[in-house]
Amino acid sequence: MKIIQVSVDVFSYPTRRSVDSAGHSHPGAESRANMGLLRIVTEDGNEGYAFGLPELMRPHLMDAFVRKVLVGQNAFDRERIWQALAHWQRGSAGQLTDRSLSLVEQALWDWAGRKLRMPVYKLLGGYRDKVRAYGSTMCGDELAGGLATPEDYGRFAEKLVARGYKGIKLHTWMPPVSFAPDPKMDVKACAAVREAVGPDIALMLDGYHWYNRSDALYIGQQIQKLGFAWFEEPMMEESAESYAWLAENLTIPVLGPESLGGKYHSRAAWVGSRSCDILRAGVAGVGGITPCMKVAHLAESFGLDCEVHGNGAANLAVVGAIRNCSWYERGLLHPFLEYDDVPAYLNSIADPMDADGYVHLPQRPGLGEDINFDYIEAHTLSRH
Ligand code: LLH
Ligand code: MG
Repeated sequence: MKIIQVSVDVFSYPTRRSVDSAGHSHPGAESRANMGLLRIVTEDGNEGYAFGLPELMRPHLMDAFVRKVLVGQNAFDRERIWQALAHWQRGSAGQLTDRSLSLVEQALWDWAGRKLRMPVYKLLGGYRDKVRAYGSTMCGDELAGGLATPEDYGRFAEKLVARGYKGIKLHTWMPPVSFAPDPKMDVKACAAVREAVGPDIALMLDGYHWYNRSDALYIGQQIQKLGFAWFEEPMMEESAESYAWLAENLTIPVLGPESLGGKYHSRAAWVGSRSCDILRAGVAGVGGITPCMKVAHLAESFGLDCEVHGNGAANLAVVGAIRNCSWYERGLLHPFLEYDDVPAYLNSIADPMDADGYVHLPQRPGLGEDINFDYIEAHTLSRH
């Protein structure tokens, strides 16, 4: 089924999220943000879609790489298309990133699901129709009543448990927060949450990502006493040796790598160097759904779990299609924001959660996004 057109609609939508200098999101005043909708059209008129930052699908990338590789190809040939794009990355002077590859590949999966009238997780090989979600908090802040103190985290955790979550992951304080990083504060927040929710809720910590080995060891030792389920990204992931050292010195599972580049190759290297106890990959970070599946299967073949990074329809599809993952990461959450609110460009959210803390895999054909095309049409800023 020949691809005849690849296009991008850039539109605006209202948001109450702002992003700090380290790229972490926090609540903010209502403003308008821009979003891109990538659209792949085949000769039969079937379409596939992916949402992403407009910068990841800017005109130069579409003209110089994406259209060159896609147009005229069979839309079912995802692997060949993906390998060709990955090949172009080397000569792109760093412009064609794994995140751009990921969006193209997501749109191809969405296209296939819509064409075959099947949810993508079933096409991948369905493993489950619902999954437990952990509530993943935003990073700490200095907002009164927000996530400014250990007690704030404790109070928020009680609310999350009342909502149904059976697991909670704290993102603690990082610069530009004035007092961050502070290992003792991180441990206090973890202790306050454990105190608030009791022993039966799974807890995880994802703190400052640039601690040195001694701070990471100290935090790990304290949260293993608090019965935490895993310790995530406390040091630079470029140093696999530091993670191997940490994993060797802690009994709490060390999880990673999340933000490290290198697709499935770097994950294989981490398994080889015993740098983690639980592997990690997200659809955006490793270049798409298929490479994410490759990481999960790599982990499975070594008897490891692979916890999928990030929310959204594509990550949820992967979680629905693998056995060796315990959770779906739902968030990021904050006391000032309502995660269940539907973004203006959708008709409903892709990851509704029931009162027992289970997210049900969407049964719509494709990735499961319930797209509000009228809203997008009415708020389109540019098209290329
Ligand atoms: O603030 C953020 O955006 C998070 O730290 C982000 O990196 C998050 O996706 C994460 O680490 N999840 O596990
Ligand atoms: Mg993380």
